[in-house]
Amino acid sequence: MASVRLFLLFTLLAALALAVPTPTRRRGLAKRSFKVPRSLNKAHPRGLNGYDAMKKVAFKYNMQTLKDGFIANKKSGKGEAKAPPKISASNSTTNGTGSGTVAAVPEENAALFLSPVDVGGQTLNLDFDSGSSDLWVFSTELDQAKIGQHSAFDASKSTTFKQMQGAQFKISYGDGSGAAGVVGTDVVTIGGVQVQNQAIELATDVSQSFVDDLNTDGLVGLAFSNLNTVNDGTKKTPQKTFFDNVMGDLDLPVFTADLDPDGTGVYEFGKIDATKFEGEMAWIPVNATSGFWQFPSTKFAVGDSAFEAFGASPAIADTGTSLLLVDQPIAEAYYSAVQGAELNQQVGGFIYPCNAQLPDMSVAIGDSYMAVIPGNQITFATVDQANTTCFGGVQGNQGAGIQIYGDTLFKSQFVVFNGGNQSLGFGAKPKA
Ligand SMILES: *[C@@H]1O[C@H](CO)[C@@H](O)[C@H](O)[C@H]1NC(C)=O
Ligand SMILES: *[C@@H]1O[C@H](CO)[C@@H](O)[C@H](O)[C@H]1NC(C)=O
Ligand SMILES: *[C@@H]1O[C@H](CO)[C@@H](O)[C@H](O)[C@H]1NC(C)=O
Ligand SMILES: *[C@@H]1O[C@H](CO)[C@@H](O)[C@H](O)[C@H]1NC(C)=O
Ligand SMILES: CC(=O)N[C@H]1CO[C@H](CO)[C@@H](O)[C@@H]1O
Repeated sequence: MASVRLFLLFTLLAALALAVPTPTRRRGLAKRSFKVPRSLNKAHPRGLNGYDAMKKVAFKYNMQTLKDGFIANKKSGKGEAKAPPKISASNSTTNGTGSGTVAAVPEENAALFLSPVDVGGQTLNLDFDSGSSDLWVFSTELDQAKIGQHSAFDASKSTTFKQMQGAQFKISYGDGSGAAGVVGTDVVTIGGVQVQNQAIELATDVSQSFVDDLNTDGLVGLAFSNLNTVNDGTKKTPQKTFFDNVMGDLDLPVFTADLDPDGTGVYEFGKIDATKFEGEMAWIPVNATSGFWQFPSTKFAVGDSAFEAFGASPAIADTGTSLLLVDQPIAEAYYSAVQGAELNQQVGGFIYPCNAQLPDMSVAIGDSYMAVIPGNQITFATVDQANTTCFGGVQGNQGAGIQIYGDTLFKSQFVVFNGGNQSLGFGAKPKA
């Protein structure tokens, strides 16, 4: 009997692969920590190119991009902004006649990264996003055509799902893209740790950009719970994020992002692995009023040349964004130090010859810490089949009023998100 149990335990552990629960005592009795892998979806036919990456972050933050037709919509009210033009596949998937700078084929780059999440016994690949606070999933209530090759959650097959009467959610990105649907609770298991009554949001409608994004079956929002969009039809009834729900059961009230240069890596909850960074960890208080992991960032350096940008926009740490978006003049300052760099309207950002020498880029995290991104980690993707032109992982925010620090930064930094005292910890990762 005992050996059968052991066998089952080992099978279970094998199935959980990298998800390592420690220790395996019951919740509430012992504090704990656990790891979740972040891996590349190899089944995806093509990665994210520079233009897609800019489009994605522009959608998310309701931001203007350079591409014709992406309307400056920051100032217009929600839903009033003009929808962007449909970008036909030919814009981004052929050789790009004319300027020759439109991405041709899937290039090696940091596409979207997924982590397995169990919702009511069904495994979905979700994007862990410190820039939003909804846990929403593709559901079988969506049109089959919209589901396509996504895994969709089937509430009728979960014995633990409970509908939350009258509750709904709508994530809107101002340009009309977004997701909406109904809400329930279910048992959500991440890395072997369960939350019994986690609010999960079942999409009954998603915009085309999510349909096209075959990588993601949904998101796990890891920003502060006040950003959660659940409502009862008349007023906001924000639900707690997964992190908020497990925080009290963790050894430390933290999760950490440890991303490799290829964008894969590990999220760890409850523990700070001191072997993953060099030197002392720098702690920076965050301003959580907006719901984001937000901090001041007003000092920069391009190579050895440091400067202060008074009045620079506040920055947020966003694991759901591929690029690092700084205020436009700062991006300009960086690329003025790169031979042959230009701001290209068609691709929607700064590009340069792939053989250019790239200086390091440093950005301040709060008052006391400068995060250094090595020059050899700046490139996000190539933009042509011959791999002669490259798209930078550092880009301008088009005056959006917020600087968005995504994967370009996380690849060189081990980052701790501390929900206990609302701070971020930064440590330089050992050079690859
Ligand atoms: C793309 O470029 C390749 C190689 O230069 C060429 O063979 C092919 O016809 C081009 N395709 C299009 C759609 O222009
Ligand atoms: C937050 O907690 C960390 C870890 O315990 C501590 O080192 C740091 O000083 C605290 N930061 C702030 C801003 O309180
Ligand atoms: C915190 O952020 C809010 C919203 O972005 C802003 O209005 C406020 O001034 C900030 N507080 C501090 C102390 O910077
Ligand atoms: C361009 O880079 C990709 C990805 O690294 C590679 O598969 C391809 O062979 C390269 N093309 C050329 C012409 O070097
Ligand atoms: C820059 C570019 O090639 N834009 C084209 C993208 O595709 C649409 C629809 O096919 C065209 O109208 C644009 O001219």
